[in-house]
Amino acid sequence: HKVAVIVPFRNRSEHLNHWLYYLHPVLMRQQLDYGVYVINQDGDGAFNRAKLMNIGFNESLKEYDYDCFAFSDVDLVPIDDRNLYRCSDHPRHLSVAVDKFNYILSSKTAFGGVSLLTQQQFLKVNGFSNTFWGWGGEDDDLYNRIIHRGMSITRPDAQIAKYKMIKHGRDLHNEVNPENAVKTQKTAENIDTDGLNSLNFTVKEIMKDVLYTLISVDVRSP
Ligand code: UDH
Ligand code: MN
Repeated sequence: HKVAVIVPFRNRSEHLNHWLYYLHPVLMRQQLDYGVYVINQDGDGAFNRAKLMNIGFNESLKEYDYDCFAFSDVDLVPIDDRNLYRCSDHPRHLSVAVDKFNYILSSKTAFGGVSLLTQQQFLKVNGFSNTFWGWGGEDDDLYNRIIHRGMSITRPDAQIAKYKMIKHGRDLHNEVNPENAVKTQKTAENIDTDGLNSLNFTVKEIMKDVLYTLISVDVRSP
């Protein structure tokens, strides 16, 4: 399994240090051939988690022939080694039971937090939408894309897929955007023209650490 772990990031260094400390041993014990890509949004425009994921997909493939992509928030730490960071026949949602939500899945269609898709699966849905600025909706839109393209999702058992979310408040410039919820109703209209095939960004800096590659990007916030 050649897995690229893509982490959307801005101004969460403390979280990143914790995440790296806990995740590397887990991923190593799972015997994966993996690389970690931290995609840092440059500047202080509205945050765009989904676009950073698309960028991570593109940039990681320039380095290695990854066949599986694990899209993970920087604050989610799995607490059970059996929760495998491996792709399967269907897009897979890993962060099923998170302590912050009392270890209860919010809905059957939840797909945020940590999710895995093969290269083929991700290409089939044209990646994430690039147009979800601020907090909310991009994960639901990706779920809609998966269903729209005739796939379904799988999850590990809730007993195994347990996570701790590092405690945090709401970040600056990532406020809830009410337009995002509206947009999740329009996935079918947007999927063909908004995604990997319309991705534009500028790489500002690439920093290779032993533990991860940090790619700073200008996402062209409106
Ligand atoms: N992220 C950053 N920097 C930011 C914003 C987001 O790195 O400024 C990344 C990070 O990987 C984070 C992810 O985007 O884990 C998702 O953002 P989030 O952790 O803020 O989202 P979450 O679903 O909900 O955890 C945020 C609600 C916070 C309310 C807290 C009140 N108790
Ligand atoms: Mn969080």
